[in-house]
Amino acid sequence: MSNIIVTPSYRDHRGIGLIQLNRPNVLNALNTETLVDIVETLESWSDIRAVIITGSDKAFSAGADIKKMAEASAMDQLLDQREKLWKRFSMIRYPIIAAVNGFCLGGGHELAMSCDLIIAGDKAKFGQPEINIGTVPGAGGTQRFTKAMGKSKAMYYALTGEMINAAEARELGLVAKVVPASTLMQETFVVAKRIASKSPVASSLIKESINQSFEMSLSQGLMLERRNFYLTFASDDQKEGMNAFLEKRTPDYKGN
Ligand code: DAK
Repeated sequence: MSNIIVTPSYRDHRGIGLIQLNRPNVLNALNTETLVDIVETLESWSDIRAVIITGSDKAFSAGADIKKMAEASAMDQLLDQREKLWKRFSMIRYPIIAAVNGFCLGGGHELAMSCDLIIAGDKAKFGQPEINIGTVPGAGGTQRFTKAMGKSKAMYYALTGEMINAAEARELGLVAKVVPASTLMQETFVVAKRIASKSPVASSLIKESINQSFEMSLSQGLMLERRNFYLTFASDDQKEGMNAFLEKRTPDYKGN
């Protein structure tokens, strides 16, 4: 059985790629092979405008594969290629949406937080439970968690390992939208379709500017934002968008 199920341009949703984690026996635990499959798939797509990553009704992902990790040495961990894979994931230019039902824990939660936005079913449960198994988050849990919700809450959840329900996750700013669990994919496609109808040039520059806001001072971030604004004027999409507005028609973006 393959680790992921890949559907480019799912059904009639042109330009939207779907990746579904497919390790049901271990609640979609992430081993290195699964990360390789995800990253290589994302890198192989060129005509995609938005991607949805999802799991099953029971679990988006319960984190890194504990069976694989239990006997690993520090050197095994250091030499594993996962670190590079997470970096490659962060270099993907088009928007990636995590559609989360069920458990979204540890490395699974870090994968969801590494996506550009999270849409959650109302039964979803998030958390960094590494403390329960004698270790610590290793793929951004302490960092992205803290940036999303501030120090005190991040400390609370990372130190207790307590799970966060969907409503709390929305209040904390971890997720963009909570929808009924049974309509998660339908609702996520509505959002993905809306994103896919916009200029891919503009959406990749917005993605870059917002993600860089975590790395830069305000003045550096504002400078990057202005440069990206100017850069859109080198694209046909900017001309198309503004002319379509003036001509009172729907724009047809080509992505260049
Ligand atoms: N790994 C392997 N197997 C897992 C798993 C996991 N993370 N989570 C669940 N499973 C397996 C269970 O062992 C069980 O297998 P069988 O016994 O049926 O063979 C099956 O999935 C169903 O699980 P449960 O029977 O436990 O189901 P429940 O509904 O009772 O409980 C649960 C669901 C999600 C609460 C529970 O399974 C659980 O607590 N799972 C572990 C969650 C966890 O601790 N996650 C954090 C793992 S550490 C890094 C990158 C990433 C990471 C670190 C470094 N670098 C780049 C450096 C990430 C680390 C982690 O994520």
